[in-house]
Amino acid sequence: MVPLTYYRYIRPLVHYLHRNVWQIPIYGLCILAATSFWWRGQPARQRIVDAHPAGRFVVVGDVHGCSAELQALLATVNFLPGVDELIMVGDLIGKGPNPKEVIRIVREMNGKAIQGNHEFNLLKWKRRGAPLPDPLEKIKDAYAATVAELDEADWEWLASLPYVLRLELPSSAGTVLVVHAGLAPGTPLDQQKPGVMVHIRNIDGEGQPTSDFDAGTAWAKSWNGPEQVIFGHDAKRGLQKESFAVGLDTGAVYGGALTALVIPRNQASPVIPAESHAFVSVPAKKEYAPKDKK
Ligand SMILES: [Mn+2]
Repeated sequence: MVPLTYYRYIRPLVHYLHRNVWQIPIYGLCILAATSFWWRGQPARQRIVDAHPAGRFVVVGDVHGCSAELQALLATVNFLPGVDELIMVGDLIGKGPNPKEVIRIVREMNGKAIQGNHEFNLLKWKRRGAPLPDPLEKIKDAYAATVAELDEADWEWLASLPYVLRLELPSSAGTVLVVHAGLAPGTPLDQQKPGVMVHIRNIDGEGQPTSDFDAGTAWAKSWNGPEQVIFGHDAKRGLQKESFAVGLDTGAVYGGALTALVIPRNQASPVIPAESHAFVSVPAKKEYAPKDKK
């Protein structure tokens, strides 16, 4: 016996489609257009930046709106716009004083950046009103102020940021990946999850990535390459120099320092583990956010 739903729904639908078969390619085109429109809105997962033959890579740690410190750092390394390449490890904004000014400086220098957890969460919050993760509830007011301060061009730029940059070094020095928080060891790059890349701190007892400081060990200690990785996000540990990974977050927004790794032109060997002279730091002018609110 044929179920009633067949007569009620399926048969009329089949008849309808049969009578209007010429419409099917139109539906197809609509679906295709909608999909490509949606896809265009997704941030590129990975972007490649070639070494500028004339200049250096200046890779800057978490700025969090500390525009005065960013200006001071660029002056200290004698940054040459158009010659040197400015690379930001993410968390340009969030918590600190001048988000709009930081974006303005980076864009003026034609800098490249990736999304940190603050860009990631702010974009989600602004786009879909997604609830903020628990620890960020405390800084909701600062987020609301940031949303009010930035204009559409700023948001478009933030939304265009990828999660990973690949710096191509000259000759035999290989490539360096730049990611905000880190990578899950053992997972191919194209299968790394954005949520992990912007939040990871440790590898827990079961070998899973976690943002928890206290579970397991620092991910960078378990990272055995072969890619070298530069990251930020972990102000609690500060400067990290592991065999294949360098952590640059020295807590500028908490009154610490803003740090850059400077990779000179004609870099002929892997940049990590980096020589100490490759790091340049400027002290924060004040404590902009209390330290316990990491
Ligand atoms: Mn972060």
